[in-house]
Amino acid sequence: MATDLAANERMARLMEHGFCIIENVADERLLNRTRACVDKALAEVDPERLATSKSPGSLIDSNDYPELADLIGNPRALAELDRMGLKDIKFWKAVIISKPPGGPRLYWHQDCLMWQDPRAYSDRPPMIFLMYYLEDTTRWNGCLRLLPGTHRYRHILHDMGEAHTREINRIDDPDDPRFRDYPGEVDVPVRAGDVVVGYARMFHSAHTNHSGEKRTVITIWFHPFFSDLQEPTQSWIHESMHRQHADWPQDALAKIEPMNRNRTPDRRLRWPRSVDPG
Ligand SMILES: O=C(O)CCC(=O)C(=O)O
Repeated sequence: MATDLAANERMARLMEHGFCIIENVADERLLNRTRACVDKALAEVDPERLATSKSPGSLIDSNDYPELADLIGNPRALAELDRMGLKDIKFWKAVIISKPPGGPRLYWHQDCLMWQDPRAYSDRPPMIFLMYYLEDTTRWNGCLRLLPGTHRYRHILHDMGEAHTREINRIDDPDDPRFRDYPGEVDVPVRAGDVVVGYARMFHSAHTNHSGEKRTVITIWFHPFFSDLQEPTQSWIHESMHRQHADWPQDALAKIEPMNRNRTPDRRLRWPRSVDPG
């Protein structure tokens, strides 16, 4: 596997800085298939809807795109998460975020949807993101920006409003402080084929795309240690995932939520007393 860091070192980075990068986990074939899906999705989206999400870029949910199953269930990335100790991972949803040429800055926000769950305040992340960029990214074409440490500590941004409201998506107020620079922020340029793994509760944003080409990221959210989340949190994730992907064919669903079938009972299925009185 083409990775430079040992899994435990990568996990230590994730815990300390809130993110880590797994290099070269999506090959050209997988990237090209995903790019074809993005082109199809962009051709189908209503241009008026795109105008409502000027700051992020296209926000197209995975609902109608089972072609994304191969990237979501990418065994190389999931195996590395497993080696890092992130077990019992459950998929929630993915989104296609394509920033057109000239697409403006994304505002600072965090994605955690379960702050009511005690796990949101612990070292066991209730929600992580995997971000696959389909082009090499730099500050010039709108790479990711992160505020390391905000996965553990409060920041003034926590009191500046929720992510993805209509007003901020449309950039009604370009002077909104969520568009500003903040001390400690870092740029995260990557190569197409790498994946950025981050705590969903960490503040993140993206630079303006000054290039003449679109810049696309597929963000995928997973919930590690799923069975250890509070029951209402688990049911919400489960219901939302299945509702949104209800139209996906079985073979695509199997890639994102593999269940090991087993038709053979083990010793827990006991003989009747008449056969085995012990
Ligand atoms: O467009 C980007 O680079 C960041 C995407 C993002 O913020 C998100 O998916 O929550």
